[in-house]
Order: sequence, then C-alpha cells, then structure tokens
Amino acid sequence: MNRCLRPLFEPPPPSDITPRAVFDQRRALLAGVAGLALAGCDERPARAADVAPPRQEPLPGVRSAVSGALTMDKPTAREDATGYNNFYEFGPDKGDPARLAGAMKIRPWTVQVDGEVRRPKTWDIDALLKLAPLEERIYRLRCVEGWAMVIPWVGWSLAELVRQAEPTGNARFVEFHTVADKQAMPYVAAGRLLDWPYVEALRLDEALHPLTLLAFGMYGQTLPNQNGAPLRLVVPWKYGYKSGKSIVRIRFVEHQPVTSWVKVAPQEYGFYANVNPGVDHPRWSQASERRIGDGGLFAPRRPTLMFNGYASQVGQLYAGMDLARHF
Ligand SMILES: Nc1nc2c(c(=O)[nH]1)N[C@H]1C(S)=C(S)[C@@H](COP(=O)(O)O)O[C@H]1N2
Ligand SMILES: [Mo]
Repeated sequence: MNRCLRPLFEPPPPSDITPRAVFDQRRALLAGVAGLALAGCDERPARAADVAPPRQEPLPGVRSAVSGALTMDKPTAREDATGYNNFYEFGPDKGDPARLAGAMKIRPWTVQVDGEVRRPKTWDIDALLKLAPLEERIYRLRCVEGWAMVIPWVGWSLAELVRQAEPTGNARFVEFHTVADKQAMPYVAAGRLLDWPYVEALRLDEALHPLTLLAFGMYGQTLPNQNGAPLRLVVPWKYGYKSGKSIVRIRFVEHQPVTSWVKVAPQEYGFYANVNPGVDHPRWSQASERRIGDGGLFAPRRPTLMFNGYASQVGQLYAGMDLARHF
C-alpha cells in the first residue's frame, strides 16, 4: 500500500464538542493528525485560494411518505452541517470543504448511468432532478469517526433511477463514481490520501431500498458544494463514507467492487459499513456517538443505534449474514 494513502479517520479528540466554538483549536489539532498521517510524504498541497461558494437556490420538497424518512430528532444547525464536513478531495480538515469547495464547477454537470442496464443514459443534472417529485426527508447521518448529524435532505429514492435504467439480470451491485476535478480539488491534483476518484457502491437490493436517497438539496435549498452539490447519495443506515458526494457516474456491475475505503484500509473500512454498536472499529469503539450541536464539554455521548436507528426498515436485507465478518 502506498504509504501516502493511509487511513485518515481518527476518533474525535475529547475536547471537540462544539465545532463552531472550537473551530480554530480543532484545526490546529487536525493539522497535527494530518501531519502524522502524511509522515514521509510531501508537504500538504499548496493551499488553494478561498473561493466564495455559489449562492444556494430554494429547493423545497414535499413531506416524505417513506417509513423512517422523518425523525423526531431536532435537525442539526445548518451552519454546523455546512461547516463541518468530510470531503477529502478538498483536504482532511473538517473546515477544508467549506473553505475550498466553492471552486468546484457544478454546471454544466452530467451523470452517466451505464454498465449492466438495458437503458444506459447520460443525464443532464437539471433533467435528472425532475425524474421524480422531490421529497423532504430528515435522516440521521453517522460518520464512522463517531459523530452524527440530523439533516433535512431534499431528493427522491434512488430506486426511481434504478428502475428507469432497467438493470439486466447480471446487475448485482451499483457503483457511484464521484467527481475528480484537479482544478478545484487540491488532494486530487496531488494524488494524495485516497486513490481518486472516490468510488462507493451498494448491493442492488440496498440501492433499491426506498430509504436510499439521491439528494439534490438540504434545508430547503440546493446542496452547498461542500455537502456534495449538485447531487449525492444518502444511505442513512450506513456510515457516512458510503454516501458519495458530487456523483458523475452510476454504474451497474456483476461483481462486488473494491471501493475507495476498502482499497486504502480493508481491515478498518468494510464494504457494508452498516452502523452497528456491537462491531468496533479496530482503533475505537462504535458503542456511542457524539451528536454535533449537543454542545458542552460534558454533554453525554448517545448510544449508537443498530443500523443507525433504521433496523426495522433495513434489518431484513442482512438476515442470516455475519455482520462482524461483513462489516
Ligand atoms: N466524494 C466524496 N464523498 C464523500 C466523502 C469524501 O471524502 N468524498 N466523505 C464521506 C464521509 S466520510 C462522510 S461522513 C460524509 C459526510 O457528509 P457531510 O459532510 O455532508 O456531513 O460524506 C461522505 N461522502
Ligand atoms: Mo465519515
């Protein structure tokens, strides 16, 4: 394994409670972590100039009828959900995406749907958006690192697009390729951290599950670039890394793909990545989590929920599987 492609995810430092309040302090901490992860490699890529992100446009969705699509939980403050992100193409620091993603061009944008389908098609983003009525769905998003948010997404079930594409009998998995824009993304330009482009994948039945969302917006507006504009996946019962941002290609395949995180550290990041309090990461426990915005140094962590709280909707997809082996 290339020593510059090292696993990045670390448990959050205990002092990291309110991202807004400790932002600068955390940046200093993370610079230390990144320095360790990159030991023996070149310096970090030259810092790209901060670019003002394009303004968000309204993008309302009707209240979803999908079971499990609306939690009773209070949504995370929008400024936290848009200021504390993982989007490693822009850098390993939680503030890098908000600072740098404005440079990413999100128009024109196409999404290529191909592979084992009867109706391959390259969609223009604005046509794809109209494939099905937009719904608002409030989902928990749980990062493998141990933090979680509650976000009101706007989009429709990926199943709509899957059915439109008509998978062949050979289609058993679906890959999601995300954009690798060297002009805008310093870590892609430098070929560092991961083997770009970022590719994630689902089993076909997971892709067809009604909870699996293709999202175009959040908080009633188009997605900010740092959250994966112009479209991203949201798979709420899985760790966040399964939910690829800024998707350019959806490819149906016969064999289980080797996804980006599996490639970089297969013992740490599994293909399934189902949220599971009983299966620890090799370097930290997954039994509890920190809800961003709970606030306060002594705010209690919350227990991690099986399948992130969606067990009654998705549990049957994994009946009979050893979830410690297929983690
Ligand atoms: N293209 C791309 N998609 C990505 C990532 C990434 O680095 N690149 N990070 C993933 C991880 S680890 C998480 S936790 C979620 C974070 O989504 P958010 O920043 O909108 O909360 O995005 C996922 N999608
Ligand atoms: Mo994550």
